Amino acid sequence: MSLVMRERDGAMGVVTMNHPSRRNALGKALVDDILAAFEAFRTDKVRAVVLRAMPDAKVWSAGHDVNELPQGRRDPLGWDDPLRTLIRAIEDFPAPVIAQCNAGVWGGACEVALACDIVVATPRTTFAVTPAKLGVPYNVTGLLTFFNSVGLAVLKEMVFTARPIPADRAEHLGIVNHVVSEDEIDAHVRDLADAIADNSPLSIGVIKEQLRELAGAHAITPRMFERLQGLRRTVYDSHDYAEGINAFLEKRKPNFTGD
Ligand code: LCV
Repeated sequence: MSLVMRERDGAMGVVTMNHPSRRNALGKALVDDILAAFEAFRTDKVRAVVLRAMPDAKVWSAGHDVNELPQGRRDPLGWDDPLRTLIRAIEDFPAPVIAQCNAGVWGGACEVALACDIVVATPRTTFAVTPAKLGVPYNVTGLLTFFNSVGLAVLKEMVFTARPIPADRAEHLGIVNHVVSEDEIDAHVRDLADAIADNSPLSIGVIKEQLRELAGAHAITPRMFERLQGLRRTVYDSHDYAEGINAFLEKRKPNFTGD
């Protein structure tokens, strides 16, 4: 049984995450179903994609499925990780992807929402960046996703505290395009999609790709890259990393020692 619902609504393709028992945690099964919807929408040449949760969802997405994170001594967010694959699929999709958020957006799901081209949220939506809460060394392109959407001071606060920020603050900071009430958000997103559909899909697709290339263009030397990867390895080889994962799985507060 699919973990998403897929529908066409005029020129837009809508994919709705529907795995409530896992709070839409982005495990391989859910991500594969989202990717299948994206492929179908690419074939149909939709003019916009909407990624959302069910209207009554308690959580938009709980982020990476912690059960699928390695216990240590292996990069937890490698190239082929489902979350990384989903982020690239959003960035590479030839039409705009709109994140329609209506509840808590956690960790890697926060990166998914910010990797989307437009973010529309309801007032009860919150955004949390959680690597430090779990003891995870986030990956370089993932940090760049946040860095391109969130000012550095706010990003540091979100990472270091791991506390969720509310939709209205996210809108004020320019992280979210619009905050709209629950009963108006569907029509608001459809109106955005219709406006996009009226314009040239070739021009939009090329400008989206140009902006992606420009946003990702950072002079990083091989020496710098290896240093960054080495720093991350000291974290995912650490006691604290294993403690963060195990504490989550054992439903207890982690005891980080800095080792
Ligand atoms: C697997 C889960 C999850 C989950 N994975 O419901 O950004 S990084 O670096 O941190 C990256 C590695 C990442 O994205 O890590 C994940 C970051 N996510 C979080 O820190 C959010 C963790 N989840 C929660 O804080 C709560 O589940 C929220 C507040 C989202 C929802 O709370 P609520 O009380 O509504 P439960 O906690 O009872 O969760 C319901 C079921 O979903 C599982 C959770 O283990 C529980 O499973 P059981 O019913 O088997 O006990 N679940 C929730 N999040 N990320 N599984």
